[in-house]
Amino acid sequence: MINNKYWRLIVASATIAIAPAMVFSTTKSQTKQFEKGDVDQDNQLSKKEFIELRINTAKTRAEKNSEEFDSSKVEKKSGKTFAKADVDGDGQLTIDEFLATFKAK
Ligand SMILES: [Ca+2]
Ligand SMILES: [Ca+2]
Repeated sequence: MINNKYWRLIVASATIAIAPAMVFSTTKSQTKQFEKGDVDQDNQLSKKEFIELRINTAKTRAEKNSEEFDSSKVEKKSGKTFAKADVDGDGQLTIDEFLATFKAK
């Protein structure tokens, strides 16, 4: 018979082992999003590409949850996010600038 203390130890070490993998897969799916949004494949997201990507993502999510979807609202918000994310102000988001938008709130 395995006692409770032993089990707790297994669960704790499993959590520690899984946590970095979860972080990794999130970054991976965000990288995929970036690649999907980069229509002209210059490895940067223009404002238009970024907003379209955000609208598509929000639309898919809204449809899945049968929520109402307001593209002009998403567009306005994404424009602000883009301006904040474009740290060097060249009007394009690199992958690093894009990934940072998920961290900063
Ligand atoms: Ca692009
Ligand atoms: Ca930039």
